Amino acid sequence: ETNIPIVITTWSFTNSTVKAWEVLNNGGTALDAVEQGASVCEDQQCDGTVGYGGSPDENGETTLDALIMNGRTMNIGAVGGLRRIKHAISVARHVLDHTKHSFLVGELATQFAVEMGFQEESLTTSVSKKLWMKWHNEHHCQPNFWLNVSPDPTRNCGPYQKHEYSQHLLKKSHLNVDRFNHDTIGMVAIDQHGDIAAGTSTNGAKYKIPGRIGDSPIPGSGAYADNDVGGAAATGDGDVMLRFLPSFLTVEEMRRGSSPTDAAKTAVARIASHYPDFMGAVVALKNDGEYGAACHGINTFPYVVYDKKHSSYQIVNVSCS
Ligand code: SD4
Repeated sequence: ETNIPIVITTWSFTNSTVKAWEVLNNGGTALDAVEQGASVCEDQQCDGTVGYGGSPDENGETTLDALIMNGRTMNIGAVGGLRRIKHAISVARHVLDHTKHSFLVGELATQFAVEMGFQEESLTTSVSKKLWMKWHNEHHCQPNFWLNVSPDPTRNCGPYQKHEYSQHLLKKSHLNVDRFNHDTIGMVAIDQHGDIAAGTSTNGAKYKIPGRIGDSPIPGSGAYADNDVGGAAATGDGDVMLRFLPSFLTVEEMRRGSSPTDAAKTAVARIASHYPDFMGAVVALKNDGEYGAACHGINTFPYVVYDKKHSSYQIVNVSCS
């Protein structure tokens, strides 16, 4: 007996998973399940790392990255650095459904969203403002956007000092401290017709240099789906992960016969062999309903599954390498 339909979600984002399951259980498509599921996290600001009011960049602004992929048509929609629009994954869905393009970025992605009827609103909240203020007080080379003053004139703020965040990224210890800076929602779903979709939504990395895009909106990196095989989604240190296309590799390993767990392990191990200090995880779902995950750089990684065999969601805790 099959466990399809099924949805799996990175981290413990249960509300999103329940929403996606309701869509699937009502006969909805995998694409709708992923979009509506991730939208819940965008509304609820899951962990402060999805949606508005989290991860302010160097200028204090929150911008969003999202991807949705249709595993039947091998078509995607993605947005990067989306400004002033709350539902990034729905904008990505509009790119998928209503354009010949795949990926729109920045202010011009916002323009597209507005033309499609999305409401423009500030993504800054008192929480993201406070986060930014605290960080700013420790990094005096940043212009103070909120107080409308220039960088501290007593310091010599050259281009490298200005972007202290990227300097910090070079230090291992900083990555260790900042582990849970990164909790993107990634989802993979199979609907009653056997169609597979995958997607992600995130506000990226805290204090990023404006313009920085992580792994999440990049097809094959943040997520990937192919009806012939299955799907995968990733989360973690996006600056490193996007160099390895871990979601694509996971799907390709399953295509060659690996189990979802082994496929995800291969993708994670590939990154770890070059960057032993990276933090990240991959969830994988095969088109027969088998699922698994692998992770690196933290003790355990939780993900959520909701399938036809169970009457509720299950949280699975994976021990990481
Ligand atoms: C990023 N990968 O922008 C995102 C953050 C996150 O899991 O967790 N991703 O780097």
